[in-house]
Amino acid sequence: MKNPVELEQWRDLAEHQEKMSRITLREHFANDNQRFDTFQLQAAGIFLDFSKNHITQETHKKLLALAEACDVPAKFNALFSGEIVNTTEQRPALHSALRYQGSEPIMVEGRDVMPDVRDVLKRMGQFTDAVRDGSWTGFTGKPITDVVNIGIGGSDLGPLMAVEALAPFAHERLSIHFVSNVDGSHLVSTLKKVNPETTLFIVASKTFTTQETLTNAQSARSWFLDSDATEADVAKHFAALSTNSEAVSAFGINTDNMFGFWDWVGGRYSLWSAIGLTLALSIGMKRFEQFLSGAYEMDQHAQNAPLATNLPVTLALLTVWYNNFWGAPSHLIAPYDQYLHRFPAYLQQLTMESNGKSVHHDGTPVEMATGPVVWGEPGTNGQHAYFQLVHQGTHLIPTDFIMALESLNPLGIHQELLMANCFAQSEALMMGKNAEELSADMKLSGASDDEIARLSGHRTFQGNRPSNTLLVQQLTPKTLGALIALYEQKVFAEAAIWDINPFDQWGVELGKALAKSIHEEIQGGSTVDKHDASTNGLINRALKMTNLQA
Ligand code: G6Q
Repeated sequence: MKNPVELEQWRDLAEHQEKMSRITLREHFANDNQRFDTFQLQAAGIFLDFSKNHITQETHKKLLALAEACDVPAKFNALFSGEIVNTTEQRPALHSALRYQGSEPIMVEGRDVMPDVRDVLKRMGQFTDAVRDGSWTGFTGKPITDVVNIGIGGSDLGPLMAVEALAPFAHERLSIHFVSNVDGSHLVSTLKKVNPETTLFIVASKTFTTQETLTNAQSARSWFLDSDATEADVAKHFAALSTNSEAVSAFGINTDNMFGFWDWVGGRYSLWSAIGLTLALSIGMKRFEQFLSGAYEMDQHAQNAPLATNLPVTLALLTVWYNNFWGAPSHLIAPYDQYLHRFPAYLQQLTMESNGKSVHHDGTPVEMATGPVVWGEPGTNGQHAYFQLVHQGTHLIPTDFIMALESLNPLGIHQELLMANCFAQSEALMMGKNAEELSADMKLSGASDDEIARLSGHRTFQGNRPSNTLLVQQLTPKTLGALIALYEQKVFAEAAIWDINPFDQWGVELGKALAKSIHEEIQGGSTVDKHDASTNGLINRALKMTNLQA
């Protein structure tokens, strides 16, 4: 593909931005009372209001022309049909097959992958049913009460976020725990809460070579064997989710307790596969299937809806608009739903690991910004913390507000207040408060002219800060599935426009290799001198300050 910055549609948008930067959001609304109706979309149970953005119908057309010029529809077709879209690792990225509900075959290297996908789902169903109904027992015959998911990155963030998001649907007897950090405190503090007789460890690792996960799993196994359990009991208490059956059996987990997936499932896209087992244990297989069906509905929409009404493409184009033409380097995710409290962290990996790239597919350097920094916390907490900077700081921070309208825990006026805060924030970010409005407000509360003049600069708000608002009726397995798939496809559409590969992660691989060699040096305990002065100094100082020095 041609370098996107050389496309005439790109240059056209750059010129258009100059004009748009002179019109405020307030003016857009004053000029067009149809704006809310014009800039809204709906798909798979998700409603998007994107009217509070620096766009007109002309902007929208120009953005759509860019998506056309970058072949976004053809790239979606390539993704869904199993073409090699992960060009550096030479493989497809077929997470959509894991939630596919149709009857067509999906081919990888001449073989339909759907029978294997369905087979793993069936085995997951049998296993989760047995654990949930209590017929799967631990080594003393008691039903399982605690599940500990040991994994990291894509083998942790997705299941953790989704188990938290769907907590109201959780099985009453099962407490779910997640251990990811190689810091022993994570495992030790978790093990203090559980009993070896009734604990099931799910070791989740696509490669089954990840240092943190294997170290945590080894220590969990030793803790288990330090109880009255024997080696033969391991089979009742350890299951593995992986693509690497040899490493799973070498570790000592019976492959009957292994749920497989395939190298065409990327780590951060693996929640829909066996990596979703912990979620399925928590909410049950029927609800896990509803979760898959929500994602499938969004996939169908992403692939088939015209660009102009395509939800993920619209969100992607807005990110490109702000990131590349307005110089906005970050993107705030503000879910107004406590159950989505890990959603921003999950999206951080999804978007930053996927689109944190500096070269095009052909290896040539990019000439524009790629993936923005994604961050956030649930509302209303964020309002009492960093929203100050979003309102009055010097950076432009496009924000996605996400609101589940119906609470799963209706309680007095709580939900009304939550909604009110969500809508008030996006309004305030857009409208701001000018000197006249401030003066009128302050006069009403009895302030003197001197005081108004003294505080005017501090208390006026420029406003003009863009946001999207996404609404769902209620946070259910189905809507969560659709919401996650929406962002997955948004990330893909951005990558399609930037002509980068969203499916590799060489930076993560580098980290894994680097830690290995320094670990060997720490174990060796001798003074090191082969790194730069700072790294040598830190290692040597750490050796001296601990009892690790030889
Ligand atoms: C995800 C990344 C990364 C990966 C972890 C864990 O896309 O590749 O976050 O998920 O490094 O890897 P394993 O599942 O192989 O242990």
